[in-house]
Amino acid sequence: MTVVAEQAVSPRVREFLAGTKQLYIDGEFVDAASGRTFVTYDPATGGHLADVAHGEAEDVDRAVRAARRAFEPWAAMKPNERERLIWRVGDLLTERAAEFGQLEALDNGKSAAIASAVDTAWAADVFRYYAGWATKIEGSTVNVSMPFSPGGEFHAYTLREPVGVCGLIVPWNFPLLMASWKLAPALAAGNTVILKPAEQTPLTALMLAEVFEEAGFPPGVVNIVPGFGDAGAALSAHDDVDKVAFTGSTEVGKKIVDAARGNLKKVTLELGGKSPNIVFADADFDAAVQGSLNAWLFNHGQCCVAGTRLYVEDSIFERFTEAVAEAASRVRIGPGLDPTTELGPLVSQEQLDRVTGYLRDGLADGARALTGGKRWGDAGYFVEPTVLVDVKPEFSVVREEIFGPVVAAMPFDADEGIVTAANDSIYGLAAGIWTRDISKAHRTARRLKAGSVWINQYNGFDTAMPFGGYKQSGWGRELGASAIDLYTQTKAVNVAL
Ligand code: TXE
Repeated sequence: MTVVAEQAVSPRVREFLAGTKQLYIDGEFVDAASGRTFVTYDPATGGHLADVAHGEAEDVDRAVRAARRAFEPWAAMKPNERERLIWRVGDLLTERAAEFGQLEALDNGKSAAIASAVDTAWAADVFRYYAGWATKIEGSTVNVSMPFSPGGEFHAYTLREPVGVCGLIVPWNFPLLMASWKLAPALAAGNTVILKPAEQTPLTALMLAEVFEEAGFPPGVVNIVPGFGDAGAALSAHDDVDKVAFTGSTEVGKKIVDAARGNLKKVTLELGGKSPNIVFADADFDAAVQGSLNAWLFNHGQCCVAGTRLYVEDSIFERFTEAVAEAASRVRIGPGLDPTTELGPLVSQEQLDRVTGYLRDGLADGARALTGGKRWGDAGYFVEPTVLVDVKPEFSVVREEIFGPVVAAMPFDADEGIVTAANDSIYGLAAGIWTRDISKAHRTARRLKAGSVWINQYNGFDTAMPFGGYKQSGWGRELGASAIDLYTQTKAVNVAL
């Protein structure tokens, strides 16, 4: 930990970090079957942060068996009792928001203030929102004609039932929040779960296990098994897992689909993106500059929705990109626990190598950095906020997800239209539109192939709004009522009266 970090950490977080963090299976904190541990690092320094039990296939199997045993009683529990337990998780997260924020900042690198006020506060909101859903999941009565059945009357209705045992595999960019997006609707609908956090950021998930304990969840309903890709693969392939929900890279998403073939478990995927952010010349200039900065820089660019293809109408291109570059060059870089930090480190050495590799390739291809362009400092995994211009559609910095603080800006001619270029991607997660012309905004929104479209804002999320991707950005929609669909299945019941 840095000096700043040590001063800023609460005693409870310090205590949490001491000693090996164990797996959480069947209501108990246990060592990995192999006895092995792995290290999680502080990305602001590259130093050792904590030792974590190394979950592998055998541990996944233990957790699946616990979740299977817990399933029927949990699914049969009165919905208002499930509601109370899940709501309690939201309240405990709110009470402990500062601690969760600090721990997330240490493990992931993001600002502790944001991790507390956004990641943790939103996770609490997600638990409360889905607590409410537990009592509102409804089937329907169906007005059947039964043309092929002889005479009589019929009563036909549908039941919405949980899917069963669910494997939840989450990434490191919003560790607690992504876990909450999956845990809360899965539990509200009556499923039991095995959560596998990312190897880079297992700590807030394990602190969340304490919260589930304190809230009074029955053993086995929630199991948390930190580990690497092999643990995720074991969960995806396990024959007694009914569903797997994954957020991560498109490459691993495809592997999960393959692994799920054995028992044809249900799969939902929230994958990568390379989202277009379109600025028309008639936009509110200052709002669009600030919004466009937020679009690619929030969470250090480690956002699946990051607006990293910035299309600006040619008449304002130069002035606009210079204003964005100027604002980016003023962003304060530092460790997440420093309250003045606006841009923290990337999560790992691997991500630092990846992002600086893209920068090298882009510059070698002929791109020009209006600001940034390289690593920042020589300790920790920091990268300068970078605005690239003179890019061509075929450059890797335009086509591929970089997942760092890097944007590629391109001019467009309004007469030729922008939709074709904006849709020219294997991804379709999000898009932004900036204009004062309401008709143009809605017309463009309809034509964009993206799961979320933001008009005159970017990163505008709400727990009630569905979220997910077109094309290779994923399968299914998380959040809102849609997530309840993902974690339930429909049974049709037909009675001859
Ligand atoms: O992701 P992985 P990585 C993108 C982003 C980033 C790139 C690589 O572009 O640069 O992916 O990041 C688990 N079966 N996103 O390598 O590997 C893994 O342990 C089952 C976008 O960290 O996809 C972790 O828990 N699970 C993304 C989770 O998958 C496996 C967020 C994500 O890791 C597995 C993160 C396997 N075979 C990265 N292999 C977003 N959509 O927001 C790994 N895992």
